[in-house]
Amino acid sequence: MSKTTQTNLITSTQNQLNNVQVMGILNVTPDSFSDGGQFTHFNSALKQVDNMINNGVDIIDIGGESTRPGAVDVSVQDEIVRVIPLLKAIKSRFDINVSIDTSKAEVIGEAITYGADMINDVRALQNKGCLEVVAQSDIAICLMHMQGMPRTMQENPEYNDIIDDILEFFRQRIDCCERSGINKERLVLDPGFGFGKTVAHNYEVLAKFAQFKTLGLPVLAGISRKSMIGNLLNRDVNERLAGSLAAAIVAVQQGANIIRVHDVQESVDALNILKAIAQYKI
Ligand code: 7PM
Repeated sequence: MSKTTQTNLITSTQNQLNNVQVMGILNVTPDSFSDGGQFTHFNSALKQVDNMINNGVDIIDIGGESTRPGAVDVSVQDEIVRVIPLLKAIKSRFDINVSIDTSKAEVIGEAITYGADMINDVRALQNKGCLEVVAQSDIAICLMHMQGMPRTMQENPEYNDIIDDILEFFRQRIDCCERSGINKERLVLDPGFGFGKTVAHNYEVLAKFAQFKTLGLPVLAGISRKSMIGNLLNRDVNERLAGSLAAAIVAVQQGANIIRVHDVQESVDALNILKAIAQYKI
């Protein structure tokens, strides 16, 4: 290998690593904004954001609970009340990117109005009106793969070739976005760990994660504390940090551009170890 080729490879490895972004999951308690605990929960959310920023987070992901596996549907109004005041408060107090986890066109519209930087849609803009409202903005979009629907998707997930299926889904959603006037440059892809996938499926997706890079778009990995970690290790949700870090690092080594995590400080530490190693790689 020539010296210049080698240098370019080193640079590109470092750039990929140095540009990895940490998306911190903001826990928003389901009923926290409709009861007497509103003020307390609101302030604890802002405190969490402050902590995550101090620990080096790049994007804060606010979820309205409706996208969680097994979750029941939440009304548009409930989701807006839960998420938008928090978005406004974060944007007025901190200089940080905010992602809104939603599948509803009305919520997406409000999120855009109040300065969200990304829409994280586990339904990949397949719900009514989503493509249209996104097309009228320039916000970034995370398109996630899911087989089935949250309430039932873990009952009996089946694939012919899981990687091919996910890649084909991505191609179709990218195509739909482009035909709706949403530039490809705005998209991030996410294979959706745990969304209509067995533990074995999830590990195959992680082992072959680099395949998703072939579409030329940034890729997000959301593995933190999931049952693919808990079931394999037989660990409760609060004992999954080591497993989550190991999995996140494997995703980053295969080109993940964003890791979606609960534990920001520990994930930033793990990334910094990778960066220290990367400068000596050829
Ligand atoms: C219970 C089980 C609660 C699972 C919450 C979850 C992803 C996501 C979620 C992901 C993107 C969680 C999940 N997972 N959005 N939202 N990618 N883009 O662990 O993997 O937070 S919900």
